Amino acid sequence: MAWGKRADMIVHEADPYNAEPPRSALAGTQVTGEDTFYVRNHGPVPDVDPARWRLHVHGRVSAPLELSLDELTSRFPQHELTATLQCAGNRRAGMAEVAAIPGEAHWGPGATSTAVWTGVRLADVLHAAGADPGAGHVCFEAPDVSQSADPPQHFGGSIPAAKAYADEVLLAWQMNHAWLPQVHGAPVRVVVPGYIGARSVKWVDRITVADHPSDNYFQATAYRLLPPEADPAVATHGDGLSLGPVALNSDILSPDDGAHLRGGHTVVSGYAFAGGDRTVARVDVSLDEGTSWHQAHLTPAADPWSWQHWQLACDLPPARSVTITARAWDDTAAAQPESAAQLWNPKGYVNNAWARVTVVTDPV
Ligand SMILES: Nc1nc2c(c(=O)[nH]1)N[C@H]1C(S)=C(S)[C@@H](COP(=O)(O)O)O[C@H]1N2
Ligand SMILES: [Mo]
Repeated sequence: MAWGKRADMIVHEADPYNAEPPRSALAGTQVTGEDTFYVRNHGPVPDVDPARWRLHVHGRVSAPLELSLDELTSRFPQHELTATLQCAGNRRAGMAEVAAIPGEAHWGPGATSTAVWTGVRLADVLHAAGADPGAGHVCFEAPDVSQSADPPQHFGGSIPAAKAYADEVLLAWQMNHAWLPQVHGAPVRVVVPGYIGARSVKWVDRITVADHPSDNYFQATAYRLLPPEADPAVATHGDGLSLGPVALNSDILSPDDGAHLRGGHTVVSGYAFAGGDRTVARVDVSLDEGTSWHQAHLTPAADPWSWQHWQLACDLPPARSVTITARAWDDTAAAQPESAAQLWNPKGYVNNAWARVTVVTDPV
């Protein structure tokens, strides 16, 4: 199987490899296995020799660094956390049902996964480099070259300094207590919990402390939320809203959309995730398209930066097509919006509309 992934991955593109697990593969597991974790690549996967890899830290620093893997892993204290990554294109398929989204893959609800990450704090490396605390942004760059960028260029991005110095932001070389797989960024990737996946730059080899956000295509032009009437073909640097913290979202993982069920007693389950420093407060499930709601049981989060799974036992009526709807609320009492139609944007980012699956139940 490609890149050690399970046989039932939904492959959106073989090369560069882009794939998500089916709903059922994410159901019920807090930590996603390496063979199941989604993969999002904008260019060919680089094969970086860990012995020759160096991390350059420069820009607004008083002591630029060039760290080998040995130095990075031995010079700084190690930290471990469980964090969910979520692509800004997660659930784009639901938005593409509203109106076409040319040139972007129709990701389902599986462009999100959770792993245990081990590494060092970005903040510790920035301090060692004597980073100017007044510089507002920390930029990352990787060796992979994306032909889908305009012009083609290395993948990169940035985060505001306030996030870069936060305890949870890691330079990680382990995923689920094993060496980071090549396709997930070996030898070292950035992990920015609570931010869109694009900021967790894989194969990172360059960190620049700067006054401004990165001018890399994937920060300045892509991963920005354009208004519905905008033409992405002419969008340029700085158009639209820059995406950082992940919006509150949830989806149903079981039963599967289109499933044929016996009916009667059924357990509905799924995930919910609130990015930034918000947490999921409640998940509601409806069997009548939002007229009435039942509160699901929320499994406590393994870690503040991890998604939460939820379950609801319910009775499905026989011999019917039943739409199951779910919506999450966060601790600011914000809820997911009702429909993707209200959210549609030309690149199909941040579909966090109510989750819906339709199942058919057998006659009694
Ligand atoms: N160097 C590099 N880093 C990258 C990307 C990439 O194409 N190149 N894709 C980003 C995007 S858009 C996402 S959603 C996450 C996905 O991480 P994963 O492939 O480990 O799941 O990686 C991010 N880091
Ligand atoms: Mo992404």
